[in-house]
Amino acid sequence: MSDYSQLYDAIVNGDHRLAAEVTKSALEANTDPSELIAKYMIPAMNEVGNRFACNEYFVPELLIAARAMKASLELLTPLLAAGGVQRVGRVVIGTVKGDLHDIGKNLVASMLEGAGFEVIDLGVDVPPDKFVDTAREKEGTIVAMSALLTTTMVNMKAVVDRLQSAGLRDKVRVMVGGAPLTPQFAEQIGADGYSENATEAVALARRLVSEFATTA
Ligand code: B12
Repeated sequence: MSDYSQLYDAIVNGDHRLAAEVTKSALEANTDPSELIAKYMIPAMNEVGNRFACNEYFVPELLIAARAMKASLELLTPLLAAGGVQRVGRVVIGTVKGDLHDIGKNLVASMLEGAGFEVIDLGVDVPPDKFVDTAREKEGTIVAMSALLTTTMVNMKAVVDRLQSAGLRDKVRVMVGGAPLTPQFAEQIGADGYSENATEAVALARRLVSEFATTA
């Protein structure tokens, strides 16, 4: 792949026009969208996070970096989601209550769509009952939750508990992700799986769907 480090710089510097421009040229050169995301875009957002953590960046810089990331993702995600394959399962995805971060969640949703899943995206700041009510509509659903804050990841447990009290816990599978999470945390709250990134999220969702097939 050619060098698209300009895309990394555009995101870190919050230049959404340049981010879109470089993305377009990369696509014209037939670059794999997943590679652009993994090699330049996620590292750029991590750098933005590091600068924020050491008080070099503040919320406005996070916002303009996120806008640049989104300008590029808008061009890439239709390609990730254009799998056009037969539906392999249903996923209800959202960012948990109190949390407004949606870049990672959107990436996971697009990758799952591209892998053939029906994806119902509930958006951000999703109350526990919304996950439960949407999961209830169809047996064999995967509930996928995202959290980027240590203060909101705890809200995932409320969803698992409510699925349990609604008598749905055996009928759905729960997967969780987001930067502050760990596999241990996922296990502690009673989720069925955790994955670190969007590619692994697809493999995890496939595994969880196959469990439905074996327990049906
Ligand atoms: C961009 C950003 C924002 C933007 C979000 C814009 C948007 N539309 O999403 C804005 C400016 C709104 C924002 C606000 C805040 N933010 Co912020 N933000 C970030 C930043 C820089 C990048 C996040 C990101 O998009 N990463 C890129 C994506 C692709 O990665 P990802 O989200 O991790 O997703 C991947 C995996 O985690 C996984 N995944 C994600 N979800 C799921 C779900 C499932 C089911 C699975 C399987 C996998 C999975 O797959 C994804 C793709 O590979 C991070 C720093 C960082 N390094 O994470 C801070 C960060 C998360 N923010 C932070 C903070 C503190 C805040 C604020 C509280 C700041 C403030 N003082 O107001 C607010 C909170 C607002 C709220 N209530 O949510 C802290 C959190 C600290 C903590 N430990 O809790 C961080 C870590 C920055 C830091 N280093 O301190 N933020």
